[in-house]
Amino acid sequence: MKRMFNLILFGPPGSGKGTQSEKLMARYGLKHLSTGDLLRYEISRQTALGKEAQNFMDKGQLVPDEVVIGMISSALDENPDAKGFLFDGFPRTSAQAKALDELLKLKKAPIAAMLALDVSEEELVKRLVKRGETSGRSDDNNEQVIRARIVEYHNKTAVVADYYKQFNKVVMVKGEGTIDDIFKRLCKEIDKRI
Ligand code: B4P
Repeated sequence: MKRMFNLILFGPPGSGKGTQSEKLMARYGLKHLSTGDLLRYEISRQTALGKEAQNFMDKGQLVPDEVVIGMISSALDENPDAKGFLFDGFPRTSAQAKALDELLKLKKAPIAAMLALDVSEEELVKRLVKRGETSGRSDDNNEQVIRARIVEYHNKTAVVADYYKQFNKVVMVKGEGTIDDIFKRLCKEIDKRI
């Protein structure tokens, strides 16, 4: 059997992770695991986990690590035959990164690379405000909450890249331009490693 191929798509809110993940999973057949999508699904069903998460998400704050790590651990167990995972929006803290390493150690399938989308702050805010006009997402329809998410990113999430840098796994990719151009840049980096 071929070894599992696991990737992290990284970047601040609005950097294009969700958008590019759709295209990447279609091209490479990886199982897409977006903690944002998993949390929104829990909220839509009004589960206990969803209700807890919503309190944090509405303020632009990160959901507690143990909640998100538990969710990812279950998702990994539910997909024993996946040929690889594309992690989108996870890990978002150092504790999540360490937990992911432990989980993947059990599967003998480490992270191959972290692709980090680089986008200016003004472009991020512009994209999210625009998405807020139609998405119905409560964390997108208020510029103050959008800015709070970006602050959370700088305070808690940016360090996750440093964690993977020590293992030489971080690849910076320009995240501005057309969606297709960014997709081509990502594919070029993946094709070198897959
Ligand atoms: P996420 O769902 O991960 O939300 P996001 O970071 O805003 O989205 P994403 O990055 O996927 O959006 P995209 O750029 O594709 O998280 C939401 C919340 O959930 C977090 O704030 C947190 O509270 C919680 N959460 C999630 N994971 C967590 C974790 N691990 N730990 C703790 N809490 C967690 O798209 C943005 C917009 O840009 C779209 O409208 C898109 O059309 C547009 N766009 C994309 N590419 C473009 C381009 N090239 N040009 C122009 N527009 C573009």
